[in-house]
Amino acid sequence: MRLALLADVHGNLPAFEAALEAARRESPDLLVVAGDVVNGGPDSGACWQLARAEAGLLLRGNHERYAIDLGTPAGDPVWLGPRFRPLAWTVAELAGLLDDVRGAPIEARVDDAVYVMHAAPGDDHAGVFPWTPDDELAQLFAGVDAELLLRAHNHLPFHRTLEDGRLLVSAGAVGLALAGRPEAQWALLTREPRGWRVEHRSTPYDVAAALRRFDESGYLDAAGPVGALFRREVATGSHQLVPFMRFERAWRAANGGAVDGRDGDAALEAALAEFLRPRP
Ligand SMILES: [Mn+2]
Repeated sequence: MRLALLADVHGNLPAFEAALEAARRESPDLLVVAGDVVNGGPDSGACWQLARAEAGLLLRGNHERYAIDLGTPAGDPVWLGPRFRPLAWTVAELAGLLDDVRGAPIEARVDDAVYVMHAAPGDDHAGVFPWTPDDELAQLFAGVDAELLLRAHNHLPFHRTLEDGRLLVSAGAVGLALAGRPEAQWALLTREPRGWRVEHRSTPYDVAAALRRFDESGYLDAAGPVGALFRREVATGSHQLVPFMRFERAWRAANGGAVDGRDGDAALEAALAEFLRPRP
């Protein structure tokens, strides 16, 4: 039994195509795409359609949930703020596909031995890291009777054995790698006589082509400052959004809330310019 685990594509089509090609070369019995196919990069529609065509099992993650929520008439108005403009682009990209997205499961059993989810059972947003305490892991994955637990979500490839012997594999990100190298990360799981072999793969792809999609699709104009940060994450393979949000909070607090009397996009843009300003 051999499984390919791909997730966190985030609308990056060149990265997804490269990871799929590399995964197919391994002739997996099942190719799993474990959510967050959409949002972040410009090509959410094409990525979802490709995932639907190529995956034997396709889950949705928290970013699909955001798109479903904004795409629903009674959706939360928080999504209409300036920092969620990339999501509005994503929802437009998913025109005609949202019912299919909504119908995807958030977790699934592959067989007696293997259970797959985006983040954790019943929770598409739970963070799991190499340093998460054992008792927290035991609680998060309680009640899942499987020897192999597959998840993604944190864009950080690692695996560890829980205290009860279950193997937890967290895949890196196909489209928004954050470990310092702009490559497409995914995982290959092979059942061997002594247990599961885990290989975290990092596949080079045409990053310049991905960046051209940001520049030439109209995405950057539509998605605003937060879209520019997604582009920088693709370009560098490193964290930009989370550090920016921390920076922006501190900067706004130091400037008495609004920035130079501005709010909305203007304040976001001012904060972003300051965040990106080269420092000696
Ligand atoms: Mn996620």
